[in-house]
Amino acid sequence: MLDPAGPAAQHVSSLWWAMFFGAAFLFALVMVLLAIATRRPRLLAAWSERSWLVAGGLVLPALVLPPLTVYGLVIGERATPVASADVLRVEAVGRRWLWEFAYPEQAPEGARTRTVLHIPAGRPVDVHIRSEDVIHSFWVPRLAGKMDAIPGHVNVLRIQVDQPGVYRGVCAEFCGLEHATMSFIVRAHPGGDYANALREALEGTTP
Ligand SMILES: [Cu+2]
Repeated sequence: MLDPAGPAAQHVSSLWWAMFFGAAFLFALVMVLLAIATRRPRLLAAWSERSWLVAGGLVLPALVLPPLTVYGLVIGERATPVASADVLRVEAVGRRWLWEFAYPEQAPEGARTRTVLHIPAGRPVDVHIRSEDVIHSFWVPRLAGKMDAIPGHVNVLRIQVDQPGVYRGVCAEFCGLEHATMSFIVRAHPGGDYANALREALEGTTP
């Protein structure tokens, strides 16, 4: 998650670091106050109880929380898939306990790959996620945030990979005894090789 491999994951990572430094700053501030309180209590007594409550309980949160909230909202908005002509559509179906992937734009109905999702590098991909039984969650930490796989409902997650390679994914919602083994792989092929690679992967899977 902290080693992002695409634009969506980059946003998540930036938000994580912003939250981390925000929290680290507050933690350091509280520790400094604690140290002063134990060593030089008179320094702090100069402020009335009321001033401490107003400064620490109102002013400080008002300075810290709104910027983090706004930043989180902006990042969330950017992670939302917007219509674009270049987007490739794939389908991810979760069920206890494996992921299957279909390619409605590239392959005939029913052709699916198991536990390996093939995508082209350098191109946005909308993953249409659903479940055939309980709630699962589709998560490729280096590519994007998590998205729930819900029975009877399709959620769409935009992913994009900058470089060809192999990216590990997991089910991020406890879904039963073998939840921990419900992992998968995203294989990103160079754009020009994608059609061939997918055809090879699908060979023999068409019913
Ligand atoms: Cu699951």
